[in-house]
Parts: sequence; C-alpha cells; structure tokens
Amino acid sequence: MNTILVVAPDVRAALDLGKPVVALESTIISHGFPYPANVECALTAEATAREEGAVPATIALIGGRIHVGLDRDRIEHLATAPGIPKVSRRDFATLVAQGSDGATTVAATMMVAAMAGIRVFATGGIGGVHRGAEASFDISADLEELARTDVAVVCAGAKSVLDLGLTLEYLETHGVPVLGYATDEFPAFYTRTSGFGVDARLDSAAAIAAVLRTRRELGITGGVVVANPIPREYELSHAEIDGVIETALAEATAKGVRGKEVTPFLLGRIHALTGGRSETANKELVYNNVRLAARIAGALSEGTR
Ligand code: PSU
Ligand code: MN
Repeated sequence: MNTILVVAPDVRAALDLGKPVVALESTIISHGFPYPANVECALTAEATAREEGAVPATIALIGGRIHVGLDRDRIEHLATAPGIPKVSRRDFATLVAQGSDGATTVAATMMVAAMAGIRVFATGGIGGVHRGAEASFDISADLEELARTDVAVVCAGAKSVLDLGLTLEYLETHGVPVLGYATDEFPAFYTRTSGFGVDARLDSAAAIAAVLRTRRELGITGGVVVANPIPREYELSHAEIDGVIETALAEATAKGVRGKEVTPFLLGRIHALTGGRSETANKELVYNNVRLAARIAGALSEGTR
C-alpha cells in the first residue's frame, strides 16, 4: 500500500498536523474540459484552495501509482496525453496492476481521499441517474460511492443531462444527505435552480462542518453531498442550456454511445455547442466549490485542535 499510494509532502504534512486539505479529481482534467482550459482549471483550483488556507490534493493514477497531490508536469500530462483511462471503482485495481495512468472520477477520487484520510473533496458536478435509466440502467458509480465512502463532496449539483429527480431519490434511498449551501434548491450545475429541493439548507461552512462532525460522533458512515450553486454572475439561463442538453442527448442516442463513454461524450458536446460561455461557467463553479470546500475543511480542522 505504501508504495502504491504516493502522498505529496505538503499534503502529508497538512494531514499529519490536522490542517485543512481539499481533494480534487482528475477526470475533469482528462475528460471534462478541452486543452488548455483543463490545465487552467486544475491549476487555478489548486491556487484557490491555497488562497483559502487549504492544501490541494489532486488525485490521479500515474504509472500504476495512486498520487495524492500532483505537480504541474503531471497535471499537464493528464491534460494532454491521448487516451488516459477514466478510472472508477471498477477499474481501479486493474489499472494499478497494469501500471497504467488514470483520471479518477468522483467515485474513484472519494475512494482515494478516504484511503489518505482526506474528508472534503471539491468537484464540478457529480454523476447520477441518467435520463432513461429505466431502460439503460445507466446510474453513475458516484452514487454508490457516496452511499459507502465517508467523504463530503462539494459540487454545483448535477447537470440536467441526468434525471435529477431520480438522482435525488437514489441518494435518499442510500442515506446520503444533500446539504444546500445557502440554497433551498438543488442546483443544476449551469443554473442555480432545478425545481428540486435539498434535504437541509445550511448557511455557513461551520454549520456544514458541524454536520460532518456529528455524523462521525454518531458513527454514521457514507458520503455527503454539499450542493453549492454557481455564482449568479456566471449562471446560464435555462433557455440557453436546456436546448443544448437535449441536442447532446439526442446525438448520444443516435450514435449509440454507452457505458463510461456517455458522460465524457455529453460534456464534450455541451462545450462544443455553447463555446466559451459554458466553459467559463464550468471553471468558475469549480473554483467556487473549492473555496467552500477549503472553508469546510478549515472549520473541521479547527474543531479537532
Ligand atoms: N459531470 C460533470 N463534469 C464531470 C463529470 C461529471 O458535469 O467532469 C465527471 C466526474 O468525474 C464524474 C464522472 O465522477 O464524470 C461521472 O461519470 P459516469 O457518469 O460515467 O459515472
Ligand atoms: Mn454511466
């Protein structure tokens, strides 16, 4: 294990001292954005965590070793090398055993964060129950991981390429709380609203940290979704994004896209169809999530000193 899990020295030092650490994923780098937006997003996300007093730990597989904290060269590699595999729980051991690289999804990043002792993770959007899942059975492994792994995931909700109602039902069944940060509504990634509620509204990072601490005291395991709406100034309108999503979904169906290719395909088409606006929105919501995650990690770390 020690030789497979490579924890960067600054991440190791922060964890040992009980200082705030925020985990970041890498599927967003290899499959979520085109180059060079992916490098910019990854580096700015890390800088944002530091500005807020937390150490960023970007997680990925490099040559079969699980890295917790990446240097710039490795981020560039994940952003530019062709065919980096997308790693979820299912793929993890196979890719490690083969000495492969891999970009970790929310599910795989949660697994690694838990192995390393990191409690808070920031991303853009989580995977969920896809529209038409009653026929395709396409339900993201992110939801199963949230059911089992003790990490809080700060996100801007989920894209409406998914069936958000079914996604929330699934989380409820598996006992995963959806906490709204300063919102009563579950946000839909590009938009602040979705028409669906959250389980509880909490208006400060300290209040969210208190819930995480209480879960631990009570021995309640599993993940927590912290839903943080995109900042108003970067929000897209439902009118602008809904049509694009319908087009992307229709193209995926027409092309017969299946399995782990579905989400990257849809993300790529949305970016291509909306150009710079959705890319800016996507980057900014990530930074906004990193800021909140760093504050939650900070509040947790104050509670333990
Ligand atoms: N949703 C987004 N952006 C993303 C992803 C999802 O808006 O980058 C990525 C995350 O890494 C997430 C993964 O964990 O896609 C989910 O893939 P799937 O639906 O195949 O489980
Ligand atoms: Mn899927």
